[in-house]
Amino acid sequence: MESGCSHYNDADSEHSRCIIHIDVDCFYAQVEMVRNPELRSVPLGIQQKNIVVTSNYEARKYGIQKCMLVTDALKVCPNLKLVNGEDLHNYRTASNKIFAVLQCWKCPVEKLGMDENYIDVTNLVQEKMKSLNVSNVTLSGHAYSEPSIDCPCGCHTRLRVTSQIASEMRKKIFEDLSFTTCAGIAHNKLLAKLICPQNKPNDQTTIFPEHGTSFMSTLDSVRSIPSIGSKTTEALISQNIVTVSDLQEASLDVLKKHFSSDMAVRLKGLSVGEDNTPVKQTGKPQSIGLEDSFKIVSVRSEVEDKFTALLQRLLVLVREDGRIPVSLRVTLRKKDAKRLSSHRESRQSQISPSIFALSNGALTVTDAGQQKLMNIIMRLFNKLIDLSKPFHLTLVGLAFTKFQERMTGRGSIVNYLMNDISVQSVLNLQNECDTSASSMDYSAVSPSSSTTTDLSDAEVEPSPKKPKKVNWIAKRRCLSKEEVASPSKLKVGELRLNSKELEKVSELRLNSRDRSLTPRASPAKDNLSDTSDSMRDCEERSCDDCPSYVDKEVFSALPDNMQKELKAMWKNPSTSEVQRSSPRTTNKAKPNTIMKYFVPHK
Ligand code: TTP
Ligand code: MG
Repeated sequence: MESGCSHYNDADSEHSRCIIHIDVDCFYAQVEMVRNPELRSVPLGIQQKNIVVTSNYEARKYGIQKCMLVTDALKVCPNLKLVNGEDLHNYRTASNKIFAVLQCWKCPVEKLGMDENYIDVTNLVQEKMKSLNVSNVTLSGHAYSEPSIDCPCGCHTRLRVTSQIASEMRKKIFEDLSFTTCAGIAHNKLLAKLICPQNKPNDQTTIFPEHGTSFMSTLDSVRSIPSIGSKTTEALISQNIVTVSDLQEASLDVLKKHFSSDMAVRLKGLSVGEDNTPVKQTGKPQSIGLEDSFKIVSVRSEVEDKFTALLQRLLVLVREDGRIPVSLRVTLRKKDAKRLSSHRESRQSQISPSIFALSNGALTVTDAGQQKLMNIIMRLFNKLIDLSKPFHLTLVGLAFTKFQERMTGRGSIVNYLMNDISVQSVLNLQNECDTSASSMDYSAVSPSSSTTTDLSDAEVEPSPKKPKKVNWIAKRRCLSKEEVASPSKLKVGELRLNSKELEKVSELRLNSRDRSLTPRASPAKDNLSDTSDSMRDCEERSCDDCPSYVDKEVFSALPDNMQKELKAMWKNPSTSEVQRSSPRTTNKAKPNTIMKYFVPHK
C-alpha cells in the first residue's frame, strides 16, 4: 500500500523537511587510493588483523565483500593488494575534512561514524524556492520511483531542489578532496539513509514520501532499519516478525504486548518509512582518548613505554581539536588471575593549562610539557597499581576529559573565531549514533570498572565522576556479533589502537601536521543556477591572513576596523599574542587596541 501525503498525521505528515544522507564510497580504500593513486587500478583490500574490512570497487568485481577473512579474499582474488588499515589517523582526518566541507552550506550537519553525514537543508531549500522558477527544477540523479501522486504539500519540488544541493555537495567533496560519494535524498533521515546505497558508487537517489511504505517492504530484515538493534530484533523474531513487511502487517496491539506503547508506535512508523528524528549538529566530543590493548604487560618500564606512545598520539588529536585540555584520565585493565577475568580502573587528575602553548594558532607542547604530562600519568599509574606485588595489564588508556574555554576565556573574541573541528572519539560516535545508527542495543562494561579522581594531586578534579556504563556501538547496519568484532567498528570507551599502530607513533611529530580543514576550490555550478549561493558566501568570507583556528564566517561578520586590527595582531604576535594560560596578560594590551574591548570579565 502506498501512503499519500494526506494520510499522515504526525510531524512527518507535511513532508516539510529536506534531508540528505551522504556516504563515502569504499571509504578506507578511497583514502588509500587518494594517498597513492597507483592503487586505483588494482583490486585493493584494507586489512585489519585478519579481516578485509573494505575494498575498492575493482576488488568488489571479484566478489570481495566487507569483513571477509583475508584468506577467503585471497582465494577469490589472488591479486588482491592488501594495505594495512589499522592506523585510523588518515581516515579520521579525511572524515573531518569531509565534515568541514559540508558545513559550508550553513545547514545542520550530523556526522554518523567516519564516512556518513546527514544534512538538513530544509531552510536552504525554502530560501532557494523563493527565487526559483520551481516548475523548471529537475531531479539530479535517480528517483527510487517516479512520483505517483501530486502531493499538495509541495514536497516533490522541494526534494528536487534538495537533489540539486546534494549533487553540489558531492561535487564539492570530489573537487576539494577527490572522494566519490553516494547520497540519499528524502523527507526524513530514515529514508535518506536507506535509499542512499541504491545507486552506488558515485551516484544519488531520491525517494518521494509516497513510496516510503513500498520501499520499506523490500527490506529483508527488520535489522536493516537503523534504530532497530539486536535485542529488538530478537524480540520481534520471537513473534515471527522477521522482515519489514512482517512488521508492517503486525498489529499494534500485539506489538504493545512486547514493547512499551511508545516503542510499538515507533516500530510501526519505522516500518512504513516514518521518522521525525532531527538532524543534530555534531559538535565537539566531550573527551578525546586512546587505548591500547595487548596480551599482557607486567613490567613498569613497559607500561611507561606504552603510555609515552599513547601520549604522543593523543597530543596529535588534541592539536587537531584545538581545545586546551585541563583534565587527564588514565585507565588500566587488570587481569585478575584468580577470577580469570579483566576489569578496568581509572584515575584522573586536573592538569595545568600552561602545559600547552599557542603558537600561530596551533596548540603545542614542549618536551618539558610532555615530561610533565608523563609524570602525572605515571603518578596516576602508581596509585592504581600496587607495585610491591606482581601486576598483569591487558590495556592502558589515556584520555583528556575536560577542556578549557578557549584561550582567553568565555568573553574572548577569539573564542568566537575558533573553527569547530570535531575529532572522532567514541563519545562523539555515541552521540551520533543514538538516533540513527543501528546500534547494538545492549550496554556492557566490566562490573568492577571504576573511575577514581586523583584527589591527592595538587590540581584536583572538582567533581569526581561516577562509574559510567559504556555503550557498545556497532556503527550503521545491523551488525552481527561477529561483525562487531571487526577491529575498528567496535568502539569501547575511546578509540582503541593496537600495538602495530603504536609502533608508528614515534614517527608522529606533533608540530608537523597540516591542520587546514578549510575548503578551497570554487563552488560547483549546477543547472540550478543559484543553488551555490551559500557556497559562494563561504568562500567570499574567507580571510587569507587569518590563523587556521579562526572561523572565517565569524571573522567576516566583524566590522572592517576590527578585522584590520585583528589581522595586524596576528601579523605581529609578539606585541599582541594572547596567552591562553594567563588571561590577565590580555589586560596589558595597548590602549585603543581591539583587545581592550575583549578583556575577560572578572
Ligand atoms: P561502509 O560505509 O560500510 O563501507 P565503505 O565506505 O567501505 O563502502 P561503501 O562503498 O559500501 O559505502 O564503512 C565505512 C568504513 O568503515 C569502511 O571503509 C571501513 C570501515 N569498516 C570497518 O572498519 N569495519 C566494518 O565492519 C565495516 C563494514 C566498515
Ligand atoms: Mg561508505
